[in-house]
Amino acid sequence: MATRGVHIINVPFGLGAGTPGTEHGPEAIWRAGLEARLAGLGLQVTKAETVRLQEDGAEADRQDGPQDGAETRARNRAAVERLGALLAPRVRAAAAGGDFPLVLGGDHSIATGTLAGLTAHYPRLGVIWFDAHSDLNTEATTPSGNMHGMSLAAALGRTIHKLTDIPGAGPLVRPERVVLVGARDLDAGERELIRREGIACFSMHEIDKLGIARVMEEAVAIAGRDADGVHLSFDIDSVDPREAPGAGTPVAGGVSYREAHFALELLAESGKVTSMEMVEVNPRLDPEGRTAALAAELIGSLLGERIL
Ligand code: EXY
Ligand code: MN
Ligand code: MN
Ligand code: MN
Repeated sequence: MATRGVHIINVPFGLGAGTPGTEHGPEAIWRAGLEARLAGLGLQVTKAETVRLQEDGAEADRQDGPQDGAETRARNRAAVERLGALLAPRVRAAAAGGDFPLVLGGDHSIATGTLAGLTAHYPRLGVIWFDAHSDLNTEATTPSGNMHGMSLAAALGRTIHKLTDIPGAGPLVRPERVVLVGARDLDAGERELIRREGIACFSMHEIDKLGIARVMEEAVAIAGRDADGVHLSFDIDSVDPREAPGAGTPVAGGVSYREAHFALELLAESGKVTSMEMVEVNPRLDPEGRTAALAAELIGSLLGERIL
């Protein structure tokens, strides 16, 4: 990782998730010692800012329960779209400024805004999607209507609300530069899209079979192929719920903290990763703060933490 400054963007947003609480994720990660960790790495936080919807608007946009009909099976769509429009230019400016953009969520629906800003700076962006899920549902396939399960599909342009609908967005992310790592809970529509689009998917089966080192080596090769940047979208629910209980959509059988830490060290060694977002930390589900602390540690793993 080139020793650049880190530009942190807090995104206290949770209307894309089914369980409230991820709007408190950024503060929980800071409270878990992020600043000291980055300072200990000799990294300079060149800027820290917060992207927040107007409170009144956010509440006004909250709809209860999935809406019927393919067109509107996307809960709180208006809020998610408004958030994306606010977030994208900030992320783009962070990347254009030569800093390392670090986005702290917030639920995973913020990723469409993050990616819109990144592709405006890196038109051939690769994406490593580290997640128990693939977030490749569309309004027609989603079982819940929650938009945090559609954000990667939106970045690929497969949903009604897509990345390129965000003002100032760059081009869509290309499926051949997307790599899923840690998947273990995929819906039928997502499996069909992965097969149809030929998206690389290293599920927990491949991780157990090949080992995390080989998986990360292949992930970097695929996401980095003819790419001008590589983004790591890290969903904390990729880590086993026994170690990261504070995630809103827990799925048993996740990666261990050690595997996640090692995976992010390997990404650091590759020198290819140009941005990161850490999402789905829900402190309401883990008042002790173990999950937020683990998220802060994993950010350090990517940004260059070494034991020696
Ligand atoms: N696939 C399920 C759905 O679309 O509702 C669950 C999605 C969970 C999404 C979290 C952020 O990773
Ligand atoms: Mn996710
Ligand atoms: Mn997930
Ligand atoms: Mn280590």
